[in-house]
Amino acid sequence: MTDTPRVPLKLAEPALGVRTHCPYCAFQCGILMGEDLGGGLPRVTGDPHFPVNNGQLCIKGWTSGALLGHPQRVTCPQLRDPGGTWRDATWAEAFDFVAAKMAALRERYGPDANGVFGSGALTNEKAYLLGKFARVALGTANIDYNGRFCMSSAAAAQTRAFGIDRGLPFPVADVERAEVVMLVGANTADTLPPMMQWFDRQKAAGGRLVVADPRRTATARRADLFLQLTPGTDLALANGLLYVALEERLTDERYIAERTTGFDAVRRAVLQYHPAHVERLTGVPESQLRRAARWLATARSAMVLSGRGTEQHSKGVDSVHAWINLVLALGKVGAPNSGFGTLTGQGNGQGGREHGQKADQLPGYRLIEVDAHRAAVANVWGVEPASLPRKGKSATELLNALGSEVRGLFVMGSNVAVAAPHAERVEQGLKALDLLVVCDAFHNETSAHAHVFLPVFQWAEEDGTMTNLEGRVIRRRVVSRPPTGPLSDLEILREIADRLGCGAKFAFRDTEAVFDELRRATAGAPADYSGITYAKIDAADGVCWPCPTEDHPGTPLMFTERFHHADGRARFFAVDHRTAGEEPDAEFPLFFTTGRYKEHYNSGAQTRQVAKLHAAQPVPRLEMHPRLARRHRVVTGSRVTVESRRARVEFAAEVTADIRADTLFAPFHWGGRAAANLLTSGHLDPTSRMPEFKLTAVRIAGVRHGS
Ligand SMILES: Nc1nc2c(c(=O)[nH]1)N[C@H]1C(S)=C(S)[C@@H](COP(=O)(O)OP(=O)(O)OC[C@H]3O[C@@H](n4cnc5c(=O)[nH]c(N)nc54)[C@H](O)[C@@H]3O)O[C@H]1N2
Ligand SMILES: Nc1nc2c(c(=O)[nH]1)N[C@H]1C(S)=C(S)[C@@H](COP(=O)(O)OP(=O)(O)OC[C@H]3O[C@@H](n4cnc5c(=O)[nH]c(N)nc54)[C@H](O)[C@@H]3O)O[C@H]1N2
Ligand code: SF4
Ligand SMILES: [Mo]
Repeated sequence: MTDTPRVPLKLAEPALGVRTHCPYCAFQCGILMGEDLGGGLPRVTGDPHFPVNNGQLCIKGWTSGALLGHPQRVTCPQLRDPGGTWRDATWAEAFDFVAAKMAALRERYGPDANGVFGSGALTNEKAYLLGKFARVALGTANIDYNGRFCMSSAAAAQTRAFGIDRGLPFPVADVERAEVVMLVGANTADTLPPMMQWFDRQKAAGGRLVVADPRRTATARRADLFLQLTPGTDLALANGLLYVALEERLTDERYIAERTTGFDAVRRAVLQYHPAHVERLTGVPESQLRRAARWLATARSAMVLSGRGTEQHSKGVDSVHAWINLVLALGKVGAPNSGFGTLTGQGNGQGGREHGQKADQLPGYRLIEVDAHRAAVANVWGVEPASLPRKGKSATELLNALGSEVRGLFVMGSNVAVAAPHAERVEQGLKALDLLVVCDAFHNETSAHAHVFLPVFQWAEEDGTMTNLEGRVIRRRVVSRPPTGPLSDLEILREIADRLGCGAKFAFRDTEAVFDELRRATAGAPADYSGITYAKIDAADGVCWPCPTEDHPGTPLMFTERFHHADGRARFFAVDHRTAGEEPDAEFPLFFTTGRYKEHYNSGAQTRQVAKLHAAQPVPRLEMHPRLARRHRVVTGSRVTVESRRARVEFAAEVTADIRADTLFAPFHWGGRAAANLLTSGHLDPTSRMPEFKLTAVRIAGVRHGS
């Protein structure tokens, strides 16, 4: 232990009618939190002046206040007794225990035996400090986070194509003025509901919406053209659209020559994607393919927006490349109200992937294997560059190593037992650990295997910054006084680091001081936050990175003049359709795909606790086409057992003509025996290491009637 002075992190006073942001998704809707209107909970309303949601919220946002005073909230640190039951502990006892265990594991097995699992739910300050904690206090290479399950395929493709990865390189408001918008594998009506106002305005202005999804979702129902593709065939679809554009001479040859490189290989590759062939691969009729291609290619402004449906595949990166190739070839990236964008998912899914909680990354989107990047960050941290670990294991690989190479795991902001693929293997790994520490406000399926539970403040009780899906850095503000007991994540990191002998590097006066160090650590980096200050964020409705100096206004719109490669040009990548990690066959003849309900968030750890949301969606349902249902004598409400190569799960059936007849769908918001991820496979994209959440080969192994 060092004798670093124990200055408690300064907490701002809660205030009334404060502008802050919803705790959940990347839309980061502006909310106003006001005085308790009864029931002991703060009132939450949409902020009419925040220009992204314009006062609208979804049902998760409206009910988010319920989490704050929730009876199930944990307020005292807990240690697991040898008998397996939890007992309350003091913070000093919990910190001493965690630090001693981590030090012992490091001593016995080496520094990489301690793993860290972070989250896109964490503020920029937390994500930054967690990365520093792993590399400096623990000295481990093994830190990764749940954004690997979320944004990694789009991030890899955008970085390779554009030289930088910002989900939307333009403001959400540009959607309104786009003549054609194509949504691929995104169900925004359920996953970003207030986004629909922008599509409504776009359509009112005469624009067209195209949606590609294996299910006729609430979003697809709003489309002018719906392409009900076979799961796992986005790449073939995008190549087919480019084929049509080339055949009909609708590509922008001047833009291709002036602003890009690599098109010749793409031109050759897409020659194999005649629409008749693409129809066989994707199930999308040639006439629809041609119509979509003409709409996109002849519009003055057009954008393609991708979601997890395109990206969560073992060919996720190549699929995103195929969409980027199309939009580049049409000369639409960096053109007004046009471009390619990916819809970031988690609240801080954007900032969370920039500040060093990813196995191969350092703050500012620097790379841990690049010497100049190591030196820049080591300098800010006051450590030797050589002392920084190298690249560690990606999320799924880290979870696969639990109990073998990785003996201790520190989890901040993820419920891996529900959210990771091949859940049974994850559970075995968690059980085999010598030390599992979970920092959370609630117990969940992951903490069920923990040795230590450290209760934390929730969003409305702490300050910090989040970066929304447009790259806009905004402020989360203190609105509500935390109960006695929990601590902030930042303070937890500091206390453990202190006991590991480097408290001085984690002793910050307040959250803003952490942000100021983050700014220095990102100066000159791709995701440059150095010119962003809390005061500047307050003065506007946020500041978009890159923002290299304090007098720089930020960058809402990117790529108008140049891309972020040294030569200023975007890169094409020739990509070919390939089969998934497992495709349906005689034994497992159906596709199984997964996704979300409007009422629940991710692993459901938070939303299953909210009475209104639970009442609206109490259980997962298996969507099944009437033709398939008839063959198996299934009606809505029948109990259907779905089997993959890994497990069997029984769901209640929902018979609906909105899904393809060869595909089953279930949400992944539940754990235990109802976990969709018991079925999913461990196949990963070779570049992004993204799991194949959207395609599993399954069969129907049994049907029961009644409950
Ligand atoms: N209500 C709610 N909102 C959320 C979240 C939540 O859990 N609940 N989570 C947030 C997060 S972290 C994220 S990442 C986003 C995710 O937002 P989305 O990407 O919109 O969500 P998903 O439901 O995972 O997947 C979208 C669609 O992909 C389709 N799909 C499946 N397979 C394929 C395929 O092979 N190709 C194509 N083109 N489509 C396919 C599914 O049918 C589904 O409708 O939502 C964010 N917002
Ligand atoms: N089959 C299938 N699986 C999927 C997906 C899919 O589409 N299909 N989607 C994947 C995607 S896109 C994602 S993003 C993941 C998400 O899945 P998870 O990684 O499990 O994320 P959440 O359910 O949001 O869990 C977050 C946990 O963090 C806690 N938390 C929230 N904020 C904080 C904080 O500030 N500090 C601390 N200490 N804790 C906090 C919450 O209480 C909750 O327990 O799931 C992935 N898994
Ligand atoms: S759309 Fe996202 S940010 Fe907005 S209220 Fe719903 S969950 Fe919150
Ligand atoms: Mo996500």
